[in-house]
Amino acid sequence: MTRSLFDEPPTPYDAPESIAPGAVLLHNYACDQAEALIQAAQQVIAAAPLRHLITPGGHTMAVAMSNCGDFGWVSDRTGYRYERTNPLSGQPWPAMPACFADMAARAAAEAGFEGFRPDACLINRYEPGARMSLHQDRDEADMTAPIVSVSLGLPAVFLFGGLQRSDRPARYRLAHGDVAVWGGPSRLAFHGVAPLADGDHPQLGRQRINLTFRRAG
Ligand code: MD3
Ligand code: FE
Repeated sequence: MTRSLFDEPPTPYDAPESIAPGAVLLHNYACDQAEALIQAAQQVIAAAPLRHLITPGGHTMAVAMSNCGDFGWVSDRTGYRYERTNPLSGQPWPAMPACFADMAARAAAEAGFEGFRPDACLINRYEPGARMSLHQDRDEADMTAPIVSVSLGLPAVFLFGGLQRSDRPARYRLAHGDVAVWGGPSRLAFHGVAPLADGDHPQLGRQRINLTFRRAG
């Protein structure tokens, strides 16, 4: 197809930035789809409202969460796990929007993980001050599959450590439209998010939304 002078040029995205074996940042990769992703996320949240889960230790998480897809990640006093239904409603989680699954599969392939078909998407909502402490993602059944994350709204400082909790984490800025893929030797790296700085994002206002796509079942 030929593009005329009057068509919108596609937003260019930067070359993949490799930060560790199996870990790739695709800055601006989702900028073109951000509006569609936000709309789809809002529909999921309307059907399965965001809420602050309780950790097994009895603390309330600073980040509010929801899920879509065949499985959703949940936490309560008994532990962390994936569930087919929303504990709040007893209903299955909303289906994963096609634009979510497409974005995750294309980004994974771009990072060298062909054939990624996520069956779970965790939606994280950060308000100013909210953080996520260093942890590993180890509740998924398939550790050979990567995790793909899409950042929307206010920028965050992402902390990327090593395979030991005591490894001092490196810091990366994740902005609106940035996508990251974590697999292979980085799949079990410790990671977290520094307290969100206040700001006002043109599309999302005073919040950051992060979508993480997983192969959980
Ligand atoms: C590195 N979320 O939901 S996404 C999480 O920004 C989570 O909301 C953060 O950590 C957020 O579990 C970070 C980026 C991410 C996700 C999974 C990883 C980085 C990862 C798994 C291994 C290593
Ligand atoms: Fe995580």
